[in-house]
Amino acid sequence: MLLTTFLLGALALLPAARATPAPSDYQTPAGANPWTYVENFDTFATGQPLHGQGGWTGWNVSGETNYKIQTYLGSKVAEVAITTHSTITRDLPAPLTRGAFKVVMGKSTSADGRTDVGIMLKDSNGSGRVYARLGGDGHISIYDHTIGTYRPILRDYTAGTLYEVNIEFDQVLQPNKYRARAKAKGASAEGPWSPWTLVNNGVYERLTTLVFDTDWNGGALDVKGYFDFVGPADVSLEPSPGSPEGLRYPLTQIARTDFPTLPKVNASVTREIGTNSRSHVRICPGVGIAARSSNRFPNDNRYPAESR
Ligand SMILES: [Ca+2]
Repeated sequence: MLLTTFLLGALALLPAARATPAPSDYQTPAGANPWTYVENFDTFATGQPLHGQGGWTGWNVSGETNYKIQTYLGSKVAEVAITTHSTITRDLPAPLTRGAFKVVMGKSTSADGRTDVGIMLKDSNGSGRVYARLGGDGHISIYDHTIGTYRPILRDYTAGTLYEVNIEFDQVLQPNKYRARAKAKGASAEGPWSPWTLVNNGVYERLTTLVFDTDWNGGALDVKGYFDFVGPADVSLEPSPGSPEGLRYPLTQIARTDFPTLPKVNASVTREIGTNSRSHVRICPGVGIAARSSNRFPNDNRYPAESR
């Protein structure tokens, strides 16, 4: 309560000052910025290769021919026959240094030990950074450069089910890191966010390319992967907003050290709250902001006398 009172008072006195949100508070400002990329494949030609439609370009023979537009579980998707390592890519409308996207992925097998279906963002020098996959190990995972392998974000996914994988990255607040969560498509509850995780190779630059990626580790398997997005209201690849103004964060989690250096002025505000209490906020010369809430009942010790 004291911290909340302190922060409320401080922000009321300094409306122009912007505190940097603590990294753990970051939330993508959904809807606060125009979407520049929406892709649900619903206008694409069914049965035709994805290669050549909507700016998508396959890599190697299978990338050009194995990705086809099909209807699956009620929506047009990019379906890929996983027969070898193949990718298909699309340039983003603009390089990204901060943003979020939510993609739908599925696979016809789960713990087959041999095939992966993944989504990746490549940066401007062609290196894959952000990467999430439905792995042959049966888990939905992201690549964690710190541990040098994959970190599960949803264990034991089910074959033939579509999953929404939500990824956020922010080079300003979380340099060279990203985080992700996953849930079954249409599930009401979101999965828990992963920790902020170091991107592949540890060096992050502007993200320019979206990649659907599959891998195959041998064996006679007839495995298919599926890619889609959720819908215009949710589908997003978001350019850098350019400033943290659109971010939302809980007031009570702003660290006191995030406040700017205060001017050497002396000012105070006292506000009556109801008939029994009042709050008092003061800027102290060269010291900081002090806040005090007091209660007119002398035996009520709910509030300390003062805090700085
Ligand atoms: Ca679709």
